[in-house]
Amino acid sequence: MLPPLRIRAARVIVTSPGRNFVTLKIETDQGVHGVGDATLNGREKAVVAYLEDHVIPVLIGRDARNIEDIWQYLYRGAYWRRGPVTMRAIAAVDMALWDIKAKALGVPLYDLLGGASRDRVRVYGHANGADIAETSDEVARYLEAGYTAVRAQTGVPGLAKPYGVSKDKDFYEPAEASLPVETVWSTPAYLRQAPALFEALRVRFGAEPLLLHDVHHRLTPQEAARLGKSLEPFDLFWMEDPTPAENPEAFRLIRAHTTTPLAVGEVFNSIWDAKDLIANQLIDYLRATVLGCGGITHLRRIADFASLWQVRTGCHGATDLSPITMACALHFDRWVPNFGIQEYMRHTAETDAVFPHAYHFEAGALFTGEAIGHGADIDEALAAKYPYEPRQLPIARLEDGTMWNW
Ligand code: KDG
Ligand code: MG
Repeated sequence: MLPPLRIRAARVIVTSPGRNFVTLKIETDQGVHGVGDATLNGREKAVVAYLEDHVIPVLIGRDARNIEDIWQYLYRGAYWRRGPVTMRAIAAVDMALWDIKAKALGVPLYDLLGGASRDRVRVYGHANGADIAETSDEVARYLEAGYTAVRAQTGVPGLAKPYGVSKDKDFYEPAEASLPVETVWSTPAYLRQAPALFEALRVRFGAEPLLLHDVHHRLTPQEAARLGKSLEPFDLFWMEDPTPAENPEAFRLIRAHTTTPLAVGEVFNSIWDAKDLIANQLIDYLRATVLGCGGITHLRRIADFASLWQVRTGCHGATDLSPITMACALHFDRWVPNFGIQEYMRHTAETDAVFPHAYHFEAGALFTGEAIGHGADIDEALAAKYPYEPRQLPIARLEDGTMWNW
């Protein structure tokens, strides 16, 4: 039997090696420590306060082996359930506890979750360009680098900053200023451009590469239905976040008009956000993450529920999720029976140095490595060299100034 692992200390580390990350480190009496990611892009300090003021004090002295009980304690015990701040704080604790337990047992995390269902995790990369030709060249670059699945986003004539397009092709980072940058959005211009992009990509690259696209909540259900229909000839792997999913009923209209597969859920924080979309078969892929949805303990529950309706996973993996989340996601992906695909936006060399990790990329896939625990950690001395920088995500307005969904 594993002896008790009493939590001796826990602390929050904020670092900004190019972008902000919030990390929770939990130490036990037995000398085993674990780390979890608590980053909430543009709202980092809210999670820091939640952890420091309300979570860490109740963790001290608890037995880190009891991951489920601690999860329930933090979820039910707060009385105020769910929400991105609460669920990211719980996720950070949960990641650290799974890390500790797997290390204490001397096994990689996927082993503790139920073992490997696959030896590698297929990922999709992000290609973007100012126009269709540039995006197409970027897709070519990803395919040459071994990717078999690529998300493609392109500039829209007349729009200065559409979603997903950046000057720095490798390290897209939308939270670029201390106050939100204002961008302008035109749905008609976008609806003309998106099908033209995918037509050009299929002409150039043929049927084989998996192509994905993120609408980033910009359309109404009817517009999304139209787009899904117009993309059908180009056989997308998925169309992501076509409309905000606060009202799951909205997806009935989209579903009624198109067979383009739908992926939703990067902003979800619990099973309750996803339940109706899944049980009514309104989506095909779930973008919920370890970080956003209360950690491995809760994401595992959501994935099992989704499997009943053959909904597969497609974990969010943007750069605002630290390498600790990526490590946990990869162990989860390696185990989860209804795996679909994993998003992979590469971190900068500075971020990778602050968060040493066991996973690596090869031939279009990420490999967990065989390190014990989840295999990621934080170099605290290096982290201290990158102090917090206030940054917020942009906002979007329609051309007449009306506030829209970024
Ligand atoms: O912080 C916001 C990003 O995580 C988000 O814009 C990225 O939509 C995204 C994606 O699909 O990676
Ligand atoms: Mg997205």
